[in-house]
Amino acid sequence: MELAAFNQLPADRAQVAIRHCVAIPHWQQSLVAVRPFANTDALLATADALARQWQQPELESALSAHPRIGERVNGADKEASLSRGEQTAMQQADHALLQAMQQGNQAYEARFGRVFLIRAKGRSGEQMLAELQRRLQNDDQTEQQEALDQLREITLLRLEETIQ
Ligand code: 2AL
Repeated sequence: MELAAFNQLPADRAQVAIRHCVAIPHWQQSLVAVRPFANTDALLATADALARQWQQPELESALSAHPRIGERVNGADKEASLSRGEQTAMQQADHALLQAMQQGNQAYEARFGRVFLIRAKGRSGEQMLAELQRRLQNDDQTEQQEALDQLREITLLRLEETIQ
């Protein structure tokens, strides 16, 4: 969608246009409320500033829309197709890598009580596995911040693709 069109939509429809970026309704509403944006840099800067306010509740809310790394994303909805695109590297993963990722995901969920989240776009499967293993050593606070940073990166990439 063109930025000019996004600027002009009624608020409810503008929110629908960006809701696949992240499952945090108040972030969607806040971004829509500060329209119009002069250019996409201004849009992304505001989106980034709003996303830097996220804490634990936002992380929990958003994770519902993010399938595990390496898991087949079957859905026909927009989030599922975005995830498939972001995780293309895992489609070339061999059995050993998929198995290691699955074990890592289980260890992460047992340790932190939520799904391992990472910006997949631009990373190979090996890089994501290495990050998973590194982050397993984090304390709770450090890991929450890393996960929130990754969520913000995924959200901004999705927004960049949504509005030009
Ligand atoms: C994802 C996803 O679906 N896209 C992405 O960049 N990361 N999932 C995840 N668990 O990190």
